[in-house]
Amino acid sequence: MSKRVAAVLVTGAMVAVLTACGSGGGGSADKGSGHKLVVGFSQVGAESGWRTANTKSVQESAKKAGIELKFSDAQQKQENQIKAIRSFIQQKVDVIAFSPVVESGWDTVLKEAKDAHIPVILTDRAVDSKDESLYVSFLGSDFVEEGKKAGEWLVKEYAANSGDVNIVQLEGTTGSAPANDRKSGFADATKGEPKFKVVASQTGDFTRAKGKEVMQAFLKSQSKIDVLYAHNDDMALGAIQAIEEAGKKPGTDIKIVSVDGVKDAFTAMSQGKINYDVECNPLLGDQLMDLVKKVKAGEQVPRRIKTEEGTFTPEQATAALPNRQY
Ligand code: GZL
Repeated sequence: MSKRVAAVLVTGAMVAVLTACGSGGGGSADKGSGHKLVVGFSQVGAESGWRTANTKSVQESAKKAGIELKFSDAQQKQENQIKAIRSFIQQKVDVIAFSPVVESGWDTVLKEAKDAHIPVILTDRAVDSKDESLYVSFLGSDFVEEGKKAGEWLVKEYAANSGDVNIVQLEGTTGSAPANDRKSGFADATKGEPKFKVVASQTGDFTRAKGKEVMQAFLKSQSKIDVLYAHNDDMALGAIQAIEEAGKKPGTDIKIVSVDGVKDAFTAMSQGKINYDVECNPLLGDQLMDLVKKVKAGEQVPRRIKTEEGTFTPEQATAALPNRQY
């Protein structure tokens, strides 16, 4: 065989091999085509320590996974998230992922993503859409369970008490899944005990500043407050400032049960200022990027992936504090 013919055959074979490797057999855009997966991520905002940790997790995991992340901070406004999703559609990203600031009002823009054949993954919070074809998976906590855990602790904590237990509640962002579900879970867990009376309940929008402001109002309007149930640690930490400025001892005069389990709350627990904390895990980045790759590879993914999380007493929080990642 002439050298020239042999050279052509070898080249041909090499091209065939490269193409085969390139296609990867999975037909995934990220295999061999040299196309780097691009994810459009619309984040709620930067309202709390939990959110900061969640953002860091998503950004670090994207980098580790070799995925290009187009990140948008909605400053807790739904219209900003809708704008960001539309922009991701125009940019023809491979996957859209977002944490919906509120549960309702997403069908139109999610239909636009569906019509553009861009899969959507919900992370952290859920939407109340009835059309399940509008997203491929929801990765995040069970907020009803979190509210139940907080209520179950209260029932045990006051098992020996017969008198009324006056509770004030700092709710999360109005209309958000965590606020709705943590409220209902807590109510479910305490409904069998008439001594528990929620004497005031108002949104603190998941922020320290608003949590402090609303707790100041509660302290003025309520003659007797036994317990604060805060839907997140940042509102609890703001409320602690208000309680101390009113000359009362948080954790003693007013017991506090909260949700998230961020480092600053663990510090407050070690100081006896928060009595129980239900963890809500913000470190969703690795699971999200794994889902992105599977979705793009055309693999089946679970519709619902619940995150693992625990609960903390002050002793447990104090022990966990030195190694707490967020
Ligand atoms: C819960 C998350 C909530 C946190 C808050 O998964 O959506 O939003 O509990 C955060 O700290 O602001």
